[in-house]
Amino acid sequence: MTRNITIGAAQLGPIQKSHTREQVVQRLITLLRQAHRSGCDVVVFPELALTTFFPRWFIDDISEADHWYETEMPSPVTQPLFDEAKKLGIGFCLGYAELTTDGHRFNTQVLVEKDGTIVAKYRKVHIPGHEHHEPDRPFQHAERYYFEPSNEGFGVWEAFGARVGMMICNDRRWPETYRVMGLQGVELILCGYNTPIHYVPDPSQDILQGFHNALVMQSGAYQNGTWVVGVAKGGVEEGVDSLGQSMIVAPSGQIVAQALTTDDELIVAHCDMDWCKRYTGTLFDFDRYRRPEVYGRITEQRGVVTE
Ligand code: CDT
Repeated sequence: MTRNITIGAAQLGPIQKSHTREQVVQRLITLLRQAHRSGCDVVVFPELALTTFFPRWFIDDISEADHWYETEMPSPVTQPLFDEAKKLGIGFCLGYAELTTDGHRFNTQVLVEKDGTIVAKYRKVHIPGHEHHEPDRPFQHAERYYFEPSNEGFGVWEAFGARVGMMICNDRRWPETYRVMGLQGVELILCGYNTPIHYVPDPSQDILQGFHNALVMQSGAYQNGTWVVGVAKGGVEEGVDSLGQSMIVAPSGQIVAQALTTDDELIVAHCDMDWCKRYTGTLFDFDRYRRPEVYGRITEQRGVVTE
């Protein structure tokens, strides 16, 4: 008896500043319908999937950026996506900028079940980039100005007959992200990302962006015996070239589907959740083999201590 979930990774090409939310939602619906025709149970959209990646610009008065954020989900403009998904009986995961009623700003993803109900909300934990304007950069990566880090951590929820977790972009580079979910029996991790090819602090990493993207998701999947779905917003957006290479990774660490373009593109894989047990029940039987008594530094310490 297998527990198969057919998963669609709906990569997006660029969203320019001039593109309206309505236009973007139509692109999401087109991908959703394509996923439905391919038999998908769930479709994963990228990080900040409703707008351009606005942290590439700095503005002194943050309230002038309010228009990039969603104050409700669903909202009048995203309701057609929720309605179409419910009509088709397909779930989805959507990333967006969230502005709460009490003024907090998060980089957020929601998980929506086939009946249209929001199962879970995840807010990004690891916020990369910088807090202040850095005028010498060719473009900003001011996520630390536009978003506060969530203290809610990494939850795992029952959805689509599996144990599902979420992470957002930079979270995928940190092994703790996967392990905290692994310790809750995660079987499927959904992740949206926007990764500029040019890494300003160290351009020697530019050529390695695709390698590092695969490296972290394949390792995280294997070491925790879980499926990982990574979905890009790629291509040249407002002059900044971003990585595509969306992928679906099996608990073995193998890539079972990968995007070939940097544009709107759906990739699909039939994912057997019981494949996870081959790893979590053997080599990575946490209960049998982990040694938390010698891992204290992981939670007690943030930076490197040498003495
Ligand atoms: N969106 C996001 O988290 N992007 C980062 C870019 C590198 S840090 C400037 C990432 O980890 O892919």
